[in-house]
Amino acid sequence: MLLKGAQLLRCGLLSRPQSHNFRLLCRSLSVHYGDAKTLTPAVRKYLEQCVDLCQPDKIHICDGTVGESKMLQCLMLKQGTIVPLPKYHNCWLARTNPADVARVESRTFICTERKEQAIPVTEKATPSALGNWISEGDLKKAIDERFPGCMKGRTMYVIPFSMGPVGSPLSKVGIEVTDSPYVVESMKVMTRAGTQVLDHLQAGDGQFVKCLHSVGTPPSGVHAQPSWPCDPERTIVLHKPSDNEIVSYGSGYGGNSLLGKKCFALRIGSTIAKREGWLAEHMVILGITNPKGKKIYLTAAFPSACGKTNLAMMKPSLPGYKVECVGDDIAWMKFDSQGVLRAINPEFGFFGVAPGTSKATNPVAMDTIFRNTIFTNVASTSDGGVYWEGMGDANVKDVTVTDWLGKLWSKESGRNAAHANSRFCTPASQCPIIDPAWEDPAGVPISGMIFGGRRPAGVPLVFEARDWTHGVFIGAAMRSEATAAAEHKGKVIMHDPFAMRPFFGYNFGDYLSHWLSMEKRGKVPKIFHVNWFRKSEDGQFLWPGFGENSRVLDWIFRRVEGEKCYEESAIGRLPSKDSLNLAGLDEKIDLEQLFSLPKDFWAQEAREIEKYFKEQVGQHLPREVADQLEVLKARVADM
Ligand code: GTP
Ligand code: SPV
Ligand code: MN
Repeated sequence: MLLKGAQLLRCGLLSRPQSHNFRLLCRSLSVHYGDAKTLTPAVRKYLEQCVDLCQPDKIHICDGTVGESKMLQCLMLKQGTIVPLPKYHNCWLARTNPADVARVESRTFICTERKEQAIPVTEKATPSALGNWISEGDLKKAIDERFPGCMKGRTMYVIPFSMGPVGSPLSKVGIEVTDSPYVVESMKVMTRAGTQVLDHLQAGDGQFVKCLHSVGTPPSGVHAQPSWPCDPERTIVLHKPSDNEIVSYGSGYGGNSLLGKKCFALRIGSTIAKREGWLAEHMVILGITNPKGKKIYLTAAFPSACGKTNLAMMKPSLPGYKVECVGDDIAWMKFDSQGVLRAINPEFGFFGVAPGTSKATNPVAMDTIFRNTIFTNVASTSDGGVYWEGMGDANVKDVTVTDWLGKLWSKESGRNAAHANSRFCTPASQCPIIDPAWEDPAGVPISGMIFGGRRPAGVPLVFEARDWTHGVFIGAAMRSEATAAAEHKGKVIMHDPFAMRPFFGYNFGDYLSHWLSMEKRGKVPKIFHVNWFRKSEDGQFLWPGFGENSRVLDWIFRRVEGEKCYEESAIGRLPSKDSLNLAGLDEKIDLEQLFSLPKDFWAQEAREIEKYFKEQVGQHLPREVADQLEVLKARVADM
């Protein structure tokens, strides 16, 4: 329903006394979309504050309909933000400003009263590698320097969204206010967004997470690329857990702008989870059925661009196995009244890494993404399709390719056609192996958790924690090669505990205590560590990965079932001789190298972990985790 300003007044949005500014503004607002009557008083109040601050020309309350999407697609086409991809059904390509291509970890802040509520405070850790703290005063200042009038000339979109199935006891509601139609359309794919969420707010407790986003306007008032407005020099992403509030400025990209994802589901989510006694984690959720027909669910935490989507959609090479996908990035997990840990995927779509996705590596993703999908920063082909590195040569035969920057491209050009962090944004419901229980409001029961990362050296294909506390230590000690998902340069090995380093909403030491406490709350799953990325001395992967990872899942499945297919080692339980099923694998696998535990490497690894704990976590490190490090050191010394 289209509303004029006067109608909006009658609907009650302005029925209470407003600030002078707001009244003035609303009188000048011309066209509105949506129904203001559907807003709860608390949502109205929040909206008033946002309008007052950002001074948009129009307000659009998103209903989540197809008609609304068509309208916004037309608008973005006109503005040049997206181009159609006629080779597929309802697919679009967005090319961003080249200065706005990934999450910005260095400009992401958590605001708490005291610094140690947000990050570990130690003598050495400045700046902290476990997040950035901002004071309330500096947060206000950052907002005041950027937001007043930032939506002048633009429409303010109001997106009501639910993280998790609407009405599930594990779900939470958010209201994202944004001036980007690209964000609206992406949020409609990634979350359950629209009128049904406002109805649920009206009927329920009315609680919601406040998410304010603007692509911003540079101080000069000029956007370098009008089709992708942004203000990269002043980009900032702010979180205030005590108010369940997120404020993001300057970037239209991924985790910086789709605020349901990392900002809400992980940073604010982890603080809510701590308060309420559950876990919000950077984890895939998958169901796996063995040849006997028994099914279990596993979660897996790998850092950004380290294989979660690929694992969640795996096509097992081992005969008789079936993998089904519940989620590819985030898990919210809580013990039920029986003490069973149950997980929901709070998301509704996949925001997946495009490069490397092919019929050979991830056929399930390839069957998912060529309908109703927004691609960002991939290359396009002259027949109306898309292209990226690792997609397969057949896709560039007999066509010309335009790279993500809009320039003609050829293999000889020596550049990448697609940006390394280019993505597809696609509805989860289109995944051919989506799990039948993926929308079950009760969640799915979790039997095992997997940690992992990109470790070119030293770390074996798979090992198992001796117990829960050892597993928490393994999570805390995770390291991985940097990827293009954030602004880090080069292939440096970074600490990335629990794959959550960029996503903690509160002090990592307290997070560890919270994880340790889970054992007292219910039946905890077994914990494993995997590494698909170990390389030989000549730089080749020692393990074929992708569908062949089912061989590792098979071993994990058997361990969850209690089979004694392991032997103890210094770092945990390794598959016993011949217990990893390699039947039918064409490739010759150098198991010796793949599972070797070089003593020098592990002594050095233990020193690195010790240094990191000391410098970055300090006195916030729980005793139990410090003890586990001593056990590792002693065991490595005895190797
Ligand atoms: P985010 O969405 O950033 O959280 O990433 P993700 O963890 O979901 O990573 P994703 O599955 O998209 O994989 C990232 C890259 O790693 C892609 O280019 C994949 O092709 C590659 N990759 C995934 N699994 C494997 C594997 O088993 N072996 C190898 N060699 N590469 C893999
Ligand atoms: C990640 O970086 O882990 C992602 C992509 O999943 S983003 O949504 O940009 O955070
Ligand atoms: Mn991710």
